[in-house]
Amino acid sequence: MKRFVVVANRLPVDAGPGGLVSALQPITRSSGGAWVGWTGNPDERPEPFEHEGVHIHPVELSADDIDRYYEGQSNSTIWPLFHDGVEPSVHHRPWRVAYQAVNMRFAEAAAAVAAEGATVWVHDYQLMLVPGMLRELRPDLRIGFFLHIPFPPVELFMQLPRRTDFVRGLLGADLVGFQQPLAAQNFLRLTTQLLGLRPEGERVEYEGRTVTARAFPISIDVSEIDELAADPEVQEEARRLRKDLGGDRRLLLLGVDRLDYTKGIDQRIEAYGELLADGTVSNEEAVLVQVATPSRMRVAQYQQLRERVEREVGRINGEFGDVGRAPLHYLFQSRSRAELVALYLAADIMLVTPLRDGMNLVAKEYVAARRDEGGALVLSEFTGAASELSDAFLVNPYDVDDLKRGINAAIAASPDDLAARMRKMRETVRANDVGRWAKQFLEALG
Ligand code: ADQ
Repeated sequence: MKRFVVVANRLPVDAGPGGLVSALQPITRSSGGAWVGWTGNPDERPEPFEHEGVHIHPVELSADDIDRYYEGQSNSTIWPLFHDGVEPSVHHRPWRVAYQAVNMRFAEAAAAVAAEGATVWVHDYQLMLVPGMLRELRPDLRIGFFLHIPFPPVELFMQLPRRTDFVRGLLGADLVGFQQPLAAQNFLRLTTQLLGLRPEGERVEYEGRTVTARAFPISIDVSEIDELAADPEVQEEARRLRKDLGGDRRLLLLGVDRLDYTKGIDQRIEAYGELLADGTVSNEEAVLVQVATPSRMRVAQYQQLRERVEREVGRINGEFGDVGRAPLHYLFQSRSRAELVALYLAADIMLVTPLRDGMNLVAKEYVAARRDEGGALVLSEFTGAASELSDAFLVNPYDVDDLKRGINAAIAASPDDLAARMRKMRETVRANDVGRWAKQFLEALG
C-alpha cells in the first residue's frame, strides 16, 4: 500500500523522457509511490513491477478499449471539443460506455494500491471520471486532478453528451488543476450551470466537501534541456545541420509538433508558402524544417491532416524548390531529445502556432535551449505558454496575414532586440521549472 499514487493513461515506461514523467518520477520514487497506467500495448497486463524506484501497476486495455475509450471518446469526442471544436467532435454511445468502464478500471486499480489517507494524483482528459469513482470507493483519500489540455468555454462544453457526469467526476477531487486561470473559471461556472453550485473565488462546496479549482501552468525539466544544449556534441550537430541546410546565409525556420490538427501546422506552412510566393523570402535566403511526430494515426481526422500537410509540402517544394535545394524539409518522424535540442540551437526562428494548446512545451524547450540568447520565437496567442512568454512575437494563427506579419517581424528584428526578448523569456522559464509546478500542486493539495 502506497502513500502517493499517480494515475495516468500511460505508464512512465517506454514512453520516452516526457516532461510529466521527469517531473513526477523523482517525487514518486522518493515517496516510495506507485504509478497506475497502461503499458501502451493492447491485451497486456504484466504483474506489478519496479521501474527506476517506482512501483508500476499496469491496467489492461483490450484492442476494443483502445478503439472506443482512447481513440474514440478521448481523442475523437473530448480532444476536439476541448480545443475550441477546431475539428468536429464525434459522439458514439459505445465509446462513452467504454470510457466509463475503463475509468472504473483505473479507479479500482488506484483504490487497491493506495494506503489509508494516501494522496492520489489523477492526470488528464482520458480519466475525468476517475476522481468521482475513486471518492466513492475510498472517501479517506486526498485526490488531485490535473487537466493538461484546455477546458472549454461553457457554451462549447454544454454540447458534450452526459456532460454532468464529467463535472461530477472532476468534483470528486479535492483540487482540480488547469493550465490557465480562465479554464478554472470555465469549470467553476459550469458547476453553477449544471449543478446549481455557488463557487466563491476558486472554491466550491460539493456534497459536504470543499473543491478548489486553480491554474498551475506546467513547465519543462529545464536542467535536462540546459545540459543537452551545453553538450559539445549537440552543438556540433547544430552546426552540421546548419551547414547541410545551406550555411549561415540561409535563415532557418523550425516547427516541431505532434502531427495534430490543433497545432496549426497547415496554417503555418500556408503562411510560409505565401511568403515565398510574394517574394518576401526566397529559397536562397530561407528554409523551413517541420518535424511532425506521427500521432493517433488510426483516427480519420489525423490521416486527413497528414494528407493535407503532405500535399502542401509537395506543392511548395515543387513550385519554389531547386535541384539540391528545397525550401521546406518535412520529417514525419520522432526525434531524440538530443536531436531536438540541436535543431533548437540551429533555428533562427521557432514557429509555435497552434490554433489552441493547453500549454505547449516545445516553446519552453526552445527558450531553455537558447543559452546563447539567440533565436526568435513566433508564438500563437492561443497557447497557454503565451501568457508567460509575452516577449515572443505573438500571432493569431487563424489569420494568415498576421502569421506572416509575425514571421516578418522576427526576421526584421535587430540582434539586440532578439537577445533582450530571449533573456526575459529565459528568466521566466528558468524560474518556473516542472519540479516547481509539481511541488506547488502537491502543496496546494495538502
Ligand atoms: P502535447 O500536445 O503532446 O502535450 P507539447 O506540450 O508541445 O504538446 O509537448 C510535446 C512534447 O513532445 C515536447 O516535449 C516535445 O519536445 C516532444 N515532441 C514533439 N515533437 C517531437 C518530435 N518530432 N520528436 C520528438 N519529440 C517531440 C499536452 C498538451 C500540451 C501541454 C502538455 C503538457 O496538449 O498543451 O503542454 O500536454 O501538459
